[in-house]
Amino acid sequence: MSITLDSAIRFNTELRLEIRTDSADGLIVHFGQSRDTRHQDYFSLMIKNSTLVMSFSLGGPRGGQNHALSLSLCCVTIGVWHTIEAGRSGRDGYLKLDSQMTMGNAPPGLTTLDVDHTLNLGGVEDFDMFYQNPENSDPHFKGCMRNLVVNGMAYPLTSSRGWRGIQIDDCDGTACGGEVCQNEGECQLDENKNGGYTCECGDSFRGRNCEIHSLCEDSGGCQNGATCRVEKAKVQCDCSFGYMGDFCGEGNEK
Ligand SMILES: [Ca+2]
Repeated sequence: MSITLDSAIRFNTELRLEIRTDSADGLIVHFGQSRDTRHQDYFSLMIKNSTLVMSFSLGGPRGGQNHALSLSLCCVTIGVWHTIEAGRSGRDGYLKLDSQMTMGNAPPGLTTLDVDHTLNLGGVEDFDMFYQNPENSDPHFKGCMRNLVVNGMAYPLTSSRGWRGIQIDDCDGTACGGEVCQNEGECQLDENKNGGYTCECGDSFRGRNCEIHSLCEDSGGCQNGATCRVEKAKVQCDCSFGYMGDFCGEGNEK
């Protein structure tokens, strides 16, 4: 799958996404240069033997390490959602995997990432050109991705957004869409349901998208059109105009 970026990534490149992999190896994201094959800038994020690896090169001969940085964090677990943040500003790079973080700098000299504005997600069509990895015969990412943000801009992974089908399961180009079920509800595709999905909510949440706290069911006792919300495990009623009291049961005196 490839996405044409609306964000400028030359000076800063900041990626955030969530993944759930089915394999201990796979290329998550790749930016590269298709025109100039002698001077190869690139930015990549991959899983290698369960380790998350971000690498980028800001120039110099292909394969050279003069202007490159590689950061890694252990470990990515199969079947578990992980939140990844990876990026660079100039030659300063960082990588986050859930609550872990590491940072580093590419050697001085070059500071710009000169790549095509094509974000390859889950694989690159001409893989051999970019990566030599003889022991891994199928290096494409296998699993799910969601909530992709590049330089502060969200790129929803919907089915209309240029699928090329490089082995990314259709978990987030579907009705589930990654952000459908709130409050950590689990989304299940269900053709028989309106909208094509159901949410399996955690203990404390109710509603079609797990958007209602169980304490706020039936308005949580809030009256006269008040909005119910939960604060420190207690119901708070935000009263409509003209009402007051803990449950908004009293009319304001004029
Ligand atoms: Ca460069």
